Amino acid sequence: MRILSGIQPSGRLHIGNYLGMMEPAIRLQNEGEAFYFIADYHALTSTHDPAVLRENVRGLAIDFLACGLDPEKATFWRQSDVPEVTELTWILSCVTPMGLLERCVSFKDKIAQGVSPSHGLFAYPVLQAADILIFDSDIVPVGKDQKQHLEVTRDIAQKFNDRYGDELLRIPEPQIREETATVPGLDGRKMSKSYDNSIEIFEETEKKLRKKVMKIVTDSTPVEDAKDPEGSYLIQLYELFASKAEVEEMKASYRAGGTGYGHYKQQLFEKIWGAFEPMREKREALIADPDYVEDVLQNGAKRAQEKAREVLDRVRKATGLGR
Ligand code: AQP
Repeated sequence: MRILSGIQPSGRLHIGNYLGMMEPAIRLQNEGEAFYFIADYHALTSTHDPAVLRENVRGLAIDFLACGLDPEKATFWRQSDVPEVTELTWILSCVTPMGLLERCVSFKDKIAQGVSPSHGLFAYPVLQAADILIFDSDIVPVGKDQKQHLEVTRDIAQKFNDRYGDELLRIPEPQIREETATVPGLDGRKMSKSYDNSIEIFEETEKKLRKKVMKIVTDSTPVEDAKDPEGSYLIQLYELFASKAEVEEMKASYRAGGTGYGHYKQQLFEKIWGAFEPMREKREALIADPDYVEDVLQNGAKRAQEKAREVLDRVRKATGLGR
């Protein structure tokens, strides 16, 4: 079983990225042939400063390794070190109907946010399809926001196979965990860098993290009154880190009244800080050893490139490209 997933180096990692993609990816590295990459070609759609892009790639590599990605088990590389994927993107573009891309919600969402769209932003589901299909991937662990893009990938693979030959491209399956499908942000919408509602996994100090958690939007029920646990983002976030019994205790305390939201936020803060505490030390060691991190990415790129060439050669032959 080949597992593939990618993540954009577009800023600091948040709890949504971690629970939606990184944590499942790290777990799955023990269950199959894992391929994980830093999607720097994708980040070009939004990051236009070369120094920032480089720094984000470096930071993401460090954070993923600190969280438990094991380069002995998983192949881990920088997307642009395997440029074969851009050739496959072009080939797939030629079987991709415009309508398929026009229907993509995440593109429409970016437009609604006022982003002036480039062709890259519009076409990025095709690059994503190439990322997945070039490794004959079976399973793609992602958050729910990527579900539609995975369907696009499957459609593109099917169209390619219909045109050039059955089973030329392997049709992948998304793997979306119910509990962490959409991690809510401070305001209850999907946690997302572009909504400015994120809680970062490696906030620099406890004070900064506490300040962030205190910003979670709650209603204005007075301290002494009973509170409704249903639909509380605070509880939804607490559920991701606390045991069942602890969640039940918080819910009961909500219903009983007499406790302010600040108290519950403090409990949540402690859980989040504690969850990432063991990774901080490893992260510091990785920050101090940039050569090791670069070696991991280079070695990963070599392995990834070998696999990518196999599929690309098959595709080139089938389409009539080359000799
Ligand atoms: N809130 C979330 N809940 C669950 N999963 C999430 N993911 C992102 N946000 C959530 C998952 O993280 C993986 C990496 O996604 P990405 O590289 O596309 O990161 P992103 O989309 O850049 O994260 P943002 O913050 O949502 O960025 P913007 O605002 O730029 O779109 C994916 O598997 C994704 O599902």
